[in-house]
Amino acid sequence: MTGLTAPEPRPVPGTATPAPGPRPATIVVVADFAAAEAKVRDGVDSERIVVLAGQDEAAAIAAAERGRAQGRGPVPTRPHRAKRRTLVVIPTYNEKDNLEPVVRAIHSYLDTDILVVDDGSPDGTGAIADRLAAADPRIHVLHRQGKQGLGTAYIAGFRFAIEHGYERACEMDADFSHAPWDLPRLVFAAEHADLVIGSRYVKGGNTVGWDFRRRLLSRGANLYARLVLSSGIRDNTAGFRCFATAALQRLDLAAVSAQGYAFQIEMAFRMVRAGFRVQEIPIHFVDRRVGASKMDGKIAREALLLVPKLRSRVKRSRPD
Ligand SMILES: Nc1nc2c(ncn2[C@@H]2O[C@H](COP(=O)(O)OP(=O)(O)O)[C@@H](O)[C@H]2O)c(=O)[nH]1
Ligand SMILES: [Mg+2]
Repeated sequence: MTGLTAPEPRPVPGTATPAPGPRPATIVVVADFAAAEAKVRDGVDSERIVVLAGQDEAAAIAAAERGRAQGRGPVPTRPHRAKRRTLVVIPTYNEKDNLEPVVRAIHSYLDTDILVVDDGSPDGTGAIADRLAAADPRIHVLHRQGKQGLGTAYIAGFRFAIEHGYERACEMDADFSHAPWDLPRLVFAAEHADLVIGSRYVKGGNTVGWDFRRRLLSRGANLYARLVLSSGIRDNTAGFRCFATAALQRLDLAAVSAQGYAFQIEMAFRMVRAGFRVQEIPIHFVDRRVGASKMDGKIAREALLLVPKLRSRVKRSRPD
């Protein structure tokens, strides 16, 4: 990889103690999200960027410093407001220790509706989601019976978004691999694209904390998808995304065949083939700290077999 700066370690919530003495001047202040994107492309970690977007500058810097000292990132004085009705879909399977913190973290950065799609998690994640939904009208829950795969969970979430009149539907993991401060970046970039992908494999993006095997698997899957599909997308398996629901509505969601992570490859390819604008913005993906990954050999095999079929199966069309 060239052109990347070394990542700073991301603080762990609840464990960070403020460094003694004056903090180094590591914060970068920008006026809006477009200016933030230019900085991230130049190698600045988004964890260091304060996006004013109408906030008072001194108050915003103080809030961000406080948030960073507490390990919560550059928290704004008030959550950013999306221009359009936005739904963040979070699929969960056994995320009892992550769900409430991740929902709170999201709401500290973006005033948005959230849909939790839980597959009857044996650890009781579904009950936690219900409790959160009862306390906040912005939070919704879809309960499904038994583990049915990430792909079908997202399709259910997209249908919910379409049926309820949301203009944007985002994908985000429950496990803090996707930084909550990057969510507003995705949503604002989606003003100019039908699909925005939070990408590890464009300049300024990377993965932090994965072992060699997992890095190889992700790199290999992406190289394979790139070579076979040549759709121009660099991070095909990324699960941090923002879709225009109008575009989702034009796709044949019933035809989407992937159950597991191949779903991400298939959706991105369908968007490109349908002529929609796809943009990748760099993110730092951090391995989960709490709970277990659901990635397994079956999921990898599905991707291996499905990708070549997509070329013939998904026809080119144009959005009108
Ligand atoms: N509803 C649902 N969620 C799932 C399923 N498999 C994974 N997830 C969730 O999808 C997200 C990504 O999964 P994760 O195990 O973190 O994958 P990894 O980051 O690629 O190792 C997490 O929020 C999981 O809880 C599933 O079968 N159903
Ligand atoms: Mg994960």
